[in-house]
Amino acid sequence: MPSQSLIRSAAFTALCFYGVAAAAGGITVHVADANGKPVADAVVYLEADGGQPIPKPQKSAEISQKGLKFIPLVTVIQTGSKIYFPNNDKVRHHIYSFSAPHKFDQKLYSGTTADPQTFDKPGTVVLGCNIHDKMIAFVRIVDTPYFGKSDAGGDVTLDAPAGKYVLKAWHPDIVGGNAQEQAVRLADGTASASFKFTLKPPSTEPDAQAY
Ligand SMILES: [Cu+2]
Repeated sequence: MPSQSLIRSAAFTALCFYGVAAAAGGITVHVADANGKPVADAVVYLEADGGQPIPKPQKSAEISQKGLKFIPLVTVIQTGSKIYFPNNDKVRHHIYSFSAPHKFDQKLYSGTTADPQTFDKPGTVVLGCNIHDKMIAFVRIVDTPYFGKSDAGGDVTLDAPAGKYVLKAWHPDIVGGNAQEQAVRLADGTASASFKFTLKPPSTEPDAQAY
């Protein structure tokens, strides 16, 4: 027969496990347009609002080129991160940005010979190709490691430690160009939030039919 103290210690252990699992919660976010249709490719992120330390960038990203398109169309990275630009087309591309947070000009190149670019200021960068006018891609640079992109169902889940945050959501076609935001407090368990966007008609799908 187990002793009282053994039972107590088992209960205490169960409580601790529960506490740890719950504190590792996050927030699930749904993004829809004015008609309630799910919005994919929305950039959703949590900015610390309670003086929490912000972990440094850990991940680099990749924007490849295939079929005369940038893939993916929308990329989100933390300020200070690098992006690589492998060219998987047989033709050469010449990629550039005129956007204030990071201007660059990567002259004609093939394969993996393009220099990676470091994006060290927050904001939005639009990429183009000097040869193929319809190629376009968007980079949203954010001051936080807690970010994601909505899927085809308009949903994204972010994991972050408990605390106060400003939850922001942005999309290349959002009217006015600015992120929407709302204050959230993450505690134990998973919170939820939603955004309703007014979007311009998409101007962002390059027509690569001929290739
Ligand atoms: Cu090109």
